[in-house]
Amino acid sequence: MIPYPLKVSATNSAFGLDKNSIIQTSDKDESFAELGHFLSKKIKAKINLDIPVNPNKSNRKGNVIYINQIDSDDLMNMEAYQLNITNDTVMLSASTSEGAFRGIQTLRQIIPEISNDTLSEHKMWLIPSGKIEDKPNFEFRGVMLDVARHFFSVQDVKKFLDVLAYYKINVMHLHLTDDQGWRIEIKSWPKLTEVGGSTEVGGESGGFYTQEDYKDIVTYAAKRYITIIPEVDMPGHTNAASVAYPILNGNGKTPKLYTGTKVGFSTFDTKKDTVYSFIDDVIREISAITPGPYFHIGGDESHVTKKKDYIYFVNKVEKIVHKYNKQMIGWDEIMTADVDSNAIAQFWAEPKNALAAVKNKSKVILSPATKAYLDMKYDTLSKFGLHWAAYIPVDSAYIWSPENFVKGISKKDILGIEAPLWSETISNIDELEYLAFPRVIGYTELSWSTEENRDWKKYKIRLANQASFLNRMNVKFYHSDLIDWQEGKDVPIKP
Ligand code: TNX
Repeated sequence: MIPYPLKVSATNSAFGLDKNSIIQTSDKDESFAELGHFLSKKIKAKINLDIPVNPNKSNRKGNVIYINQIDSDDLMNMEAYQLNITNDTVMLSASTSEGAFRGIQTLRQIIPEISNDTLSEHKMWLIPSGKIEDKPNFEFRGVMLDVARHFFSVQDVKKFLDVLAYYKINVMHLHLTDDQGWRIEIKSWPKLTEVGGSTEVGGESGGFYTQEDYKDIVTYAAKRYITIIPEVDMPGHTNAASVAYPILNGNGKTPKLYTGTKVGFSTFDTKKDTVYSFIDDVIREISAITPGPYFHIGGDESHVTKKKDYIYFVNKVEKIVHKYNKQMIGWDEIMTADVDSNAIAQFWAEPKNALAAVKNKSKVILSPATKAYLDMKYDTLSKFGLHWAAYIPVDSAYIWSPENFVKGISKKDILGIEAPLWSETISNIDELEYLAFPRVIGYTELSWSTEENRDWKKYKIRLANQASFLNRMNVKFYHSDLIDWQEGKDVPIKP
């Protein structure tokens, strides 16, 4: 199981899942029936069994998987769940559908993996009996995808979300704008996408999400209990917007479409009213189609914005974010401005900015580039990726402690972890998966599991057993030779 649950106790017996088994869901909450169908579909995909959900009484013959809504003190956390597995019953209990969804992922993982060669002869799948009590160590467990440097289709994003949901990721941050591209339709400023979305790094044709596309992603993610966070990066990283509307530009040059990979050369004009009415329109339109509580304003690497202009800018934009009832997130540099304590700092580079956040009583999201950047190469042989922060092999990505990473920042200050995938060097889903997998799987354990439950030696065995799932999902993961991948084999499950 990855991420490893809080408490696991085995009782040395097993539940037999076979063609007579059924799923029975709580009738107290309508969304539980939908979860039952989700589980049934995943069982079908994994072992080719049809398990009915809430069948008529006369059709009940076999063992039952219950998905049960209960209110109990043990299940106070929104994402908490318990699994009680006996010979004839799997009892999954949660107080919310979100908790039940997380528990379903654990259950999916403990159905034994049978290789395709022997699948058709297989009659019964033995799920080890025992009890699992589980809840997350951090409430925010995220991944960022940069769709600005290279554009990724709705279909690519959905495939990524499907795999991430299996490992209990609950946030996807979309980096929607940068110097090389503007990727989200803004109806009141149509040239942003017509012009600003027309290219990408390397000069290919780029692309963008219509608002309907974006809503489609948001809905798909919500069905997997994943919150989408939109980012519009500003006042730097804004060349594409300024090409579309030169009135926004503040770097004194005539902006041209940019397909290189340098950073830090662009800025909005922080003194013009038009810039703020533009930002108001952008935040209003995006917030209206974003049910999640957050809006990310970027704020990184504004190297050609004067310090006092940067501070003035961030403070003005913060008010606009609040006007549309969103909580502001920014890269750690925003803590050099005078922001509200509900602003969240995403620590990537400067510990002193992260410490300023704590002083400001703001929460911190940990994305240290040396440990959590999915776009760093694994080693010198990596086909894709950058290495300005570090080489990050699979072990190094896992072996660090979020709770102790920055001196002066403790667990109570940390909202969670996010692993950003910048896309300067990747342009399709296979390349995305090469950088993201398997490292992202380790970040799910670093953010969900407690420090006592994290151990590289044990983790790498559990990771090796993920190969069958990743292959079934057609994920082109990086076959790090630090891992003894168990591919195409029957994998007996030990809890
Ligand atoms: C730094 S991380 C950036 C990005 C780049 C990335 C490449 C951050 C807030 N800014 O603009 O894409 O490095 O690793």
